Amino acid sequence: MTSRWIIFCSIIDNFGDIGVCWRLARQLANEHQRDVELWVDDWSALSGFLAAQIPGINNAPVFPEQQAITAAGVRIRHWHKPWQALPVTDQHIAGADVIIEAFGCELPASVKQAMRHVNTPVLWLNLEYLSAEAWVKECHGLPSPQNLSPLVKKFFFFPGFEQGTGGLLREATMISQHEQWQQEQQVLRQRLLQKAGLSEFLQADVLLVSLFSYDTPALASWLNALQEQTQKVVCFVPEGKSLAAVARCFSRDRLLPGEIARLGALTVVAMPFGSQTDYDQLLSLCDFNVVRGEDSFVRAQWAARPMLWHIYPQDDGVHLQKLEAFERLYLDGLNPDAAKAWQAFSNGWNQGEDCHEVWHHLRPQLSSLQSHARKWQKKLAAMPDLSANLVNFETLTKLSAHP
Ligand code: TRH
Repeated sequence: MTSRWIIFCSIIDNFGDIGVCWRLARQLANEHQRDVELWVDDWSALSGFLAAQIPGINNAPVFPEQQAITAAGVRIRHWHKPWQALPVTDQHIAGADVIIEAFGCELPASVKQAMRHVNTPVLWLNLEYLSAEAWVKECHGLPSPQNLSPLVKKFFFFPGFEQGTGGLLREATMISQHEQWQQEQQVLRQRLLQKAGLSEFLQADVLLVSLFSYDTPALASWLNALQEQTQKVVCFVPEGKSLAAVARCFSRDRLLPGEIARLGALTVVAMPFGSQTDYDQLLSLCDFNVVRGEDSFVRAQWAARPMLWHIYPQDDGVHLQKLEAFERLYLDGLNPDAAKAWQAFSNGWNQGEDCHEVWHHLRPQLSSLQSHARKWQKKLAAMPDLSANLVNFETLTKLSAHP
């Protein structure tokens, strides 16, 4: 019988939490044939996100009045806050085979109460944020005792870059999809330029970059450096925080999707916030990608292109330790000049420094970074992905419950 999985997702900021949960839910339903229900608290943010993923969904009579919707094989339900405790709903959730609390969000108290009375085993997982830090391997899979019922077992589940962690989300066709896009890259890049209204670049030797970051003073200095290049640059900027910052650099109040701004060698194209698949393709076609947070950061690695990671800034500065941990893994095997240039750009950007000079040092290293990005992608892709690891974890815990 298909096992029943429930994912709880609290949308804190931006689209990272829902981006990861949506991807995971779809994969569990479509690749692992799980019966998946996704509970999301911010219904209006969810509706904006899904509108980009599934064109026309906002025209369906589901948002904002209704409380449930089925899309791409996943049942999505509204997590009201405060939780409206209903015994039927609480028992329905508590009796699932697997319950995932994504990114430290907490299950409603009445659901936990209902877990005291379950009569089938429940695997309860605290799915954490991605980190490359060494302790992740030690903490992944550790139990988190709850004493609700002997049938309820809770564990920590940590995504990660190394064997012994929970791995990274990667759809079964992801690598072959990128290979195909890159084989057809000439045609696809021309199509992208044409769609943006930039036919003058069709035959030109042009550097394509994408920018999806947070706001930082480093951004203006990078755009400045791009303007001075001899090679022309087209920078695609999806709607969001970086687009607002880019508009300021061009002394504009805002840039609307479809608009173009030019300065020196640089042409900026404002893009709509599209689907995750459209964005994957953009990452695949660009020569350099600035990405952020968690999900776009992982996607850039599957695209196997040189990239810069703008890590989600935290007040206490711990994000810089996380950045350093990633740099340690990522730079392994890269030639020292390229590694030094990449690290200077990465650190400068993430500390909000002037990145003008460091970009000019990095540019000659782009071809070394390109070969390295491909090796890194292959290394990561040799490991099982997060959804497969979750499904295996379910099987193993079931086996250990019934030796
Ligand atoms: O939106 P983010 O800044 O999310 C962050 C991080 O997850 C961070 O760890 C978390 O603490 C914070 O949110 C609350 O960046 P991220 O993770 O890249 O998520 C963006 C999502 O949007 C991702 O799933 C890709 C998707 N996306 C599209 O669907 N279409 C687009 O056009 C673009 C640019 C992105």
